[in-house]
Amino acid sequence: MKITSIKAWQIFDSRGLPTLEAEVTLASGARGRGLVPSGASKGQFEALELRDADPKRFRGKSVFKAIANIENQIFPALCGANAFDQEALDRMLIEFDGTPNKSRLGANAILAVSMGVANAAATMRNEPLHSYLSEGRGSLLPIPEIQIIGGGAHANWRTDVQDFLVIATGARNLEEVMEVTHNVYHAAGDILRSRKKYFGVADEGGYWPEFERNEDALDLLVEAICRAGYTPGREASIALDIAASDLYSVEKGRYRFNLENREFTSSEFIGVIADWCDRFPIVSIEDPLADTDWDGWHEIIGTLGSSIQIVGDDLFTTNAQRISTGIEKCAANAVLIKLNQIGTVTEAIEAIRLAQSAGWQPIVSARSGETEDAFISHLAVATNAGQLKVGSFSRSERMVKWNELLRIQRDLGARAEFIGFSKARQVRERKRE
Ligand code: 2PG
Ligand code: MG
Repeated sequence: MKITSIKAWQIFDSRGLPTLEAEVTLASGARGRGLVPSGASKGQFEALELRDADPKRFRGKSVFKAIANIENQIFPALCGANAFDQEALDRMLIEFDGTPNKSRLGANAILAVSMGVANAAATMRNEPLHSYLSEGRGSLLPIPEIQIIGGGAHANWRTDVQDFLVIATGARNLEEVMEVTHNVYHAAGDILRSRKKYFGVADEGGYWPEFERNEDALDLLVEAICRAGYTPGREASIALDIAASDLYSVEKGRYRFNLENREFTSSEFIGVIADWCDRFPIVSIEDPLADTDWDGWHEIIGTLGSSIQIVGDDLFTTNAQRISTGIEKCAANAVLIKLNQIGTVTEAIEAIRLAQSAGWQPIVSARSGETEDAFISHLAVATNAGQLKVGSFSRSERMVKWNELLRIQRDLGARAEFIGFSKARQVRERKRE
């Protein structure tokens, strides 16, 4: 089924910043769109997001060059190509760009087309995207990781730690996950209101953090879980994204909590995290260390890796080469997967497969700057990834992903599978042994 047209235009993300959308049309008239998200706490090894850097327009953030690259370069190269061969098309895009980080055409330009092709082909087949991408083999509903409080780069550095999240570890199905998360999220809001500490929400819909210490947010999470009528560590547990690359000074070799005016060596920082894990029902920690601190990652896996999910986001940037290095160095046991960190659907799926083959947990993730698109909900199910992180339990650019997951569940009917958090971990451990 041949590609006959690719158009692109500038749209705006959940922060009101420019991003781009591409529309791919096939000879049959079937169309598919690709909408590109954008991060705030970006990893230095991510594929390049091409922006115009013209200070007179959209504060330098417009994407007109990327749009021109799609219409004037990518479309002529892909015109007439078979949209059903996603992998071949993505390889063509990678080769046509020719740079290691997609800096010639822009990873945002390439990804918009890659996603648009997948959506157009699924429409053509009259299949939901998850089913098209997996040839009907995707059936595992991912366990959501849902933000309750947002900090770091998403809340003007009001806390150093970026994401304070909950995972409904006791849930037996997606409905229970949604109910537990709904109750904990709103209980946290009630507590903040009663303390006159309710200041709205941060970039991903989690509450704006007004705390004296990072740890105070952990106390609030435990309180909110109890207030919602659950036992911390049983029905609901805590996950963190420390986004530690943002807290690390390469020159000093030190991590810094500005909120508390404290500095730590890598080992001391691991000590702080290990102490939190002793005192709070934490089950997952993302980016506990900086993306250059491989020794620190190896150390934390030795200390906490047998009991805690240790997730590399900025460390791996969805890049198969970096994930392979991580597997060799035994640096983590889980990988965050973000489409726009790498720039094509095929490479994101490869990264997921690589993690799975090592017995690591892949977690499909949104960005802090999102759109109304729910591609990642389908990607998570299509790859049987098992976990999904899209921010909080408010704001439509987040809820659209959770709601889509509920639709996919209906669509799968009796084929839909849900494995609880602990059971999934046991399965992975057996695989690693
Ligand atoms: C992350 C993401 C989402 P950003 O660090 O995991 O929370 O943030 O998109 O800003 O990189
Ligand atoms: Mg992260």
